[in-house]
Amino acid sequence: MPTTQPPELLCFVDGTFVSGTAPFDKIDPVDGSLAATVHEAGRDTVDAAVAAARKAMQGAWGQTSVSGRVQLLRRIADRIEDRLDDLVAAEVRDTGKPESLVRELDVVRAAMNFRAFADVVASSGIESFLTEVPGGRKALNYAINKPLGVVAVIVPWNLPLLLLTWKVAPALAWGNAVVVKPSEETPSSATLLAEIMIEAGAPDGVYNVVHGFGPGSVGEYLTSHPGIDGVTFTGETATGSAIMRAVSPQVRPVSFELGGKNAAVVFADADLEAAIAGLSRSVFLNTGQVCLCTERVYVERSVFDDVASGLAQQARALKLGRPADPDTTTGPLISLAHRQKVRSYLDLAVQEGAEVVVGGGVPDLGPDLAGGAWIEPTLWTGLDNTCRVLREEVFGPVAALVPFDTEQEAIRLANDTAYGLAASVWTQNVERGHRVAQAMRVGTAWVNTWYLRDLRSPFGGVGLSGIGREGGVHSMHFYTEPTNVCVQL
Ligand code: NAD
Ligand code: 6OD
Repeated sequence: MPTTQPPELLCFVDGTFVSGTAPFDKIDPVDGSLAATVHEAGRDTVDAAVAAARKAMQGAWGQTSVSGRVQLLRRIADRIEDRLDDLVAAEVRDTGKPESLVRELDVVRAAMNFRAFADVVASSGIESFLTEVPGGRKALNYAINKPLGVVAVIVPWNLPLLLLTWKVAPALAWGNAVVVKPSEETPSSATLLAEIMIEAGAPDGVYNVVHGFGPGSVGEYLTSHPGIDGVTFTGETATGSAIMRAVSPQVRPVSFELGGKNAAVVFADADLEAAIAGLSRSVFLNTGQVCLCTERVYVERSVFDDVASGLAQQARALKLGRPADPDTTTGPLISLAHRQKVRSYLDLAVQEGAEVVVGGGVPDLGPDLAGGAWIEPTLWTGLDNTCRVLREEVFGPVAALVPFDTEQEAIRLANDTAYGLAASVWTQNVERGHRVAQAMRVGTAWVNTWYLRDLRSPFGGVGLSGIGREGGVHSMHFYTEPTNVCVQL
């Protein structure tokens, strides 16, 4: 039970915390209690945030050297580590995730994001060509990368601080100013990051936070604002589509990391024990609320029963409970509204002919947690790719297992989706691992692992899963505009 008063979260504009218009309640998904009161920004606050970011770009920040930015990013990473406990508490309060998960994944990655992009910007050069013009003349072409400008950063609730810093770090590394809109479900860590920005010495206006909702609120005001130079967004595909419409009159660049319906392909020659453990992590991590989570598991027929029973055993071993309990492996869904959506897919799966191997409903965790957004980890068999539960993103701890007979069939089934974010392939045949991974129509294909990241690699999706890539120099391409200079020699 909460022992302290729920905090009041303000917006952050031009280096100062400011009140919004209408306050709204943020509910703790663990038990339905009040987690925080949040100040929703009105249009005037969004205008002020965009103006503050513009002023920062036109002032000293716009002239900051690469080494100045690198040092700032490193100080921010250090301060994130100094404030580890505060950030863990903020993230846990909003999401109900197990504390251990937030400590090991979300906050570690937040610091890593700033350090990684400090390294990338410090070591990146410029593109140049020595041009030979017919007739014997020569010219030097070189491109300098200028900041994009004022970047709107819109992020979801599933990995709030990790995904926020994955975008803010490269934006700042290449000299931009940001206006951030965290999800209405997870306002705390973005607000705390504002304190960290002050402590690290970020100039006023470089990092601004506006709280609120999407349509008819801050999300819409910000993405249609004439003062922004680009939008980087992570969230649902339908929201990406709405944002694209909002920015289209201004013809601004977008970077979109959207939804997924990710496949795993398990061959009979896989190390089955390792594959089942890896699959379990890929289906159930963060209660299935990671865009990269596996929701479709294709298994070679000869080992289908072994994989299904092994994965079911892993699902039964998960421990749902309060975030602070060290035995807890699995938290609630983000909200009762999201649970309603996930439950509708649990019902749909049964209507579509699923056999429920494990789970399939709402667990009874006692009166203490009855108001929370809890759901059982769930596995289905008996479905195929024609079913809606294999075509639509559920975004919960669920997966359908489907048998296959040949490698070609497995590739066809895995690629039979409008999404294209990630896939994993499980085999001990190295050649097959490369071959099948390369055949996946996705942004990232893992072999014998899942969600192993190198922040220098391109990250993004194809099809309904996104537009563009971020990571390493790919982030530079989004967060800068090159000016090519051509000098006749
Ligand atoms: P969402 O699209 O509902 O919300 C994301 C953000 O967009 C929130 O801040 C929300 O307030 C805002 N928003 C909503 N409507 C808007 C509008 N019309 N204009 C501007 N902003 C608007 O997503 P969610 O429910 O918070 O997150 C879950 C989704 O995110 C899943 O689909 C998941 O797959 C996806 N996701 C993708 C990635 C990736 O890297 N591809 C990563 C994480 C999550
Ligand atoms: O690890 C990352 O950089 C990243 N963008 C992960 C996205 C996870 C989706 O929920």
